[in-house]
Amino acid sequence: MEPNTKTKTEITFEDFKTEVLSDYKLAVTSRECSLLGRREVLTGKAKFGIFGDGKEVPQIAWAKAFKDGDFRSGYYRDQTFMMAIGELTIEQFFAGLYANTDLKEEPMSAGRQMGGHFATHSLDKNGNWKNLTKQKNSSADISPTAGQMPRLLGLAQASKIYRNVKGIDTTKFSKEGNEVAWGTIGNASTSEGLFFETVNAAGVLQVPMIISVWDDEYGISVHAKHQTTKENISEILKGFQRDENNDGYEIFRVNGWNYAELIDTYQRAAQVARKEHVPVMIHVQELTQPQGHSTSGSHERYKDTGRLAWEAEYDCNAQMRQWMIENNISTDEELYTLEKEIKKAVRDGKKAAWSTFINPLKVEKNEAVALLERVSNTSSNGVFITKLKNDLAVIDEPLRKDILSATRKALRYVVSEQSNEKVELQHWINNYIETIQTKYSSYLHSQSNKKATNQTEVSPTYATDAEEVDGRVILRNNFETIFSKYPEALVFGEDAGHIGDVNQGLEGLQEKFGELRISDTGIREATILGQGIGMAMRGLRPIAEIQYLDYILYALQIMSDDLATLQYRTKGRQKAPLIIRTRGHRLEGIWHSGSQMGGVLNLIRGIHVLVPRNMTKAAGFYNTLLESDEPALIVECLNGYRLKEKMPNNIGKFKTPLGVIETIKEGEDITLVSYGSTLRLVEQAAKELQEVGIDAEIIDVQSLLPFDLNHDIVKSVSKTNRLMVIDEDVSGGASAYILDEILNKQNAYQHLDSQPKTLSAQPHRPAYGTDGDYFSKPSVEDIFEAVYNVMHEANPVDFPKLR
Ligand SMILES: Cc1ncc(C[n+]2csc(CCOP(=O)(O)OP(=O)(O)O)c2C)c(N)n1
Ligand SMILES: [Mg+2]
Repeated sequence: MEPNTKTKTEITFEDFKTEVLSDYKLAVTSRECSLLGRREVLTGKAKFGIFGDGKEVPQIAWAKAFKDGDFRSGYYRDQTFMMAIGELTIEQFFAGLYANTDLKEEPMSAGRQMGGHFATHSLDKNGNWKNLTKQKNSSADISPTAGQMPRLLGLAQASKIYRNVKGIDTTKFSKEGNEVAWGTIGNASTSEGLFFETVNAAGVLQVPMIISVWDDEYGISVHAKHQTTKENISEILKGFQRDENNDGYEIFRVNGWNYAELIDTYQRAAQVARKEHVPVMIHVQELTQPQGHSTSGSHERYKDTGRLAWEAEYDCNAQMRQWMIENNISTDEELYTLEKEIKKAVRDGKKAAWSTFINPLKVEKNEAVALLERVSNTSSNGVFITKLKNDLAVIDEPLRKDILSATRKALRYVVSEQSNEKVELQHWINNYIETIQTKYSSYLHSQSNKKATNQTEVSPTYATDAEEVDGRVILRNNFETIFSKYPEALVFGEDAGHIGDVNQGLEGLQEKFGELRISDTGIREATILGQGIGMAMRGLRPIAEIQYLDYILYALQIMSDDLATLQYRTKGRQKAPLIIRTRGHRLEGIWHSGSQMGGVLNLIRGIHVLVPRNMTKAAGFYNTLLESDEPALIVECLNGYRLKEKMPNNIGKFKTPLGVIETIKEGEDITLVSYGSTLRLVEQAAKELQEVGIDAEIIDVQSLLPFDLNHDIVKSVSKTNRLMVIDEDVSGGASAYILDEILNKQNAYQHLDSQPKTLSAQPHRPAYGTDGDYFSKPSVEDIFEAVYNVMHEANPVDFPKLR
């Protein structure tokens, strides 16, 4: 279905006719998919549908300008484009609707994303990069509107880095930075902050990014008058237009039903962006939504008859058809015949996709029915099992839920019986769950041999006369080694460039490695993250710096929705091994507390979360991560940059392992678990506890996600029989997570002689100043008394009541 990429200026009228006819064929094929797709939802074969009808023709024009190596970052309307670049067949379109879990049939996400969320494969089945310059690439879509924008910025910036930074092996990623990153967004979604943040950042960075706005005047039912000032996005963005004196954008406006103008516009846009690395905006106006927004509602509810009549007339496929007839490219009869053929082809494709989806399920169902039959024949509860079997047998189009529900219920009827059939049923259910569960749960993290947890520890080593230096010097020297060793590594953030970050961890590195690799950014955390995601998706090794942990909230949505889900939502076919660097812990004040780990932990499963207690540990984590292929967040201790640490003599080489705890003080009476800056308070409290005869063991978690993979904490608890988790976050936050890991995953409850405790902060945000901190977060005295009270409860004679 790939269109001929020659333009009409180079070809004969006959060739031109053929190309236009093939484009029209694609437009109608895509439309038929949308129409039949909606029917599949309404008849219950699929759960939800959101389609690209009304946006076909501009996407065909776009595909002609899209070259190998280019990237798309778009949204759910782009099915025609995906078909046009040869990355979506009719069968695959329907496989997506049905949620087929086989990646071969449903290459977008193996059924994990609802239909209309597109992706290509950047990785082979072993997690290795494919040659991205030899294929047309689509980054995997996400549903939150405008969420595709930050990543788009990074995809575009990668071309700039590849064009201008020397020494990087570009073989699989770039041809002299000639790749364009193409974004699409609906008109209403341009109201989102992420859109404006991205537009501004790309104008500043001057990157080859082309944003198409598909403007159909609506966002579900809400008209442009509620969405956009002057109801016109390109009108209000006019100030971004470049001129002789200032860099900026090229802005185009074109009607979405005008095939010839669309082709011309997209060619011109591509030329500017590809050659000059100038961002471009194409405002595609007068688009329609023939079936309304999605299968969840009908647009007749909110569009008046005038609008509906206009939409029928200006439907881009209808306009293209009329234009073809007027220009003698085809006749009404010819097109009618073609349209009939297409209808049949789409129907056949849909049927084939359904058979491919349902047949394996039928086989699984038949297996279960046969087994239930055997179990019922040998059980005294046979009648009940027969009922379950019969109810399953009559389901013509079974789902796995039906199959498992019936078999698992049947098992309850034979729980106290002894038979081979019962054992067979048990095994069958266990095997079935084991095989099927991975279809829904694999690839939250990399499964390649470069995954972070495969990296082994290399300890820092020290000369006998090792110097004691400020912690930040160790970090800085380590970064210097990193940027020398990995030409594809780069760091960017607020104040990260010229002054080498607010704590001087990057001091002097911009002079050495240049402004492209060590760079300042605007104050715009979400797009800093997006730069990182996009560049990591194109083979670079970005370190995105978020100045303080509190401000990560601005980027948290993108981390959560995009970065954390990337491996999962592509079933391991895309990755963004981005390192997010920030600093926090034990700060003071409502917006400078650096403590909100629980929120972070719960929202970014899929990204590793590392909390080194000093800068040597932090440097070791950077070294580990650069050897791996996974994203991670590293929270450095803000109050640790000026604390003295011994300078290792293997800078750049030592590696802190993920998911490994460290026991920093051994003890017999109670296990104290904490992380980050709070550990220093715990250590002080432990010294004071020792003076009253309480011998505490202290464990530094170091790595919250993944958590203590060797289950070493339970070994400590089995010795001390008491446990306290100390955390500066609110109760129910990181401490609750840690306690759950230790009690439930490591089964520490078996070893406890006292109630397991958490000691956390007040539920409000921390107040400012030393006393604000003292009365908001656990203090040394709080820790002392909490531990003492545990001992008092166990042994009131030796530890009488304190207060
Ligand atoms: C952040 C976010 N808010 C709300 C939604 C629900 N939603 C899905 S599509 C949509 C309207 C989008 O309209 P527009 O951007 O014009 O795109 P169109 O569907 O019209 O092509 C809304 C509100 C969402 N997916 N994400
Ligand atoms: Mg819209």
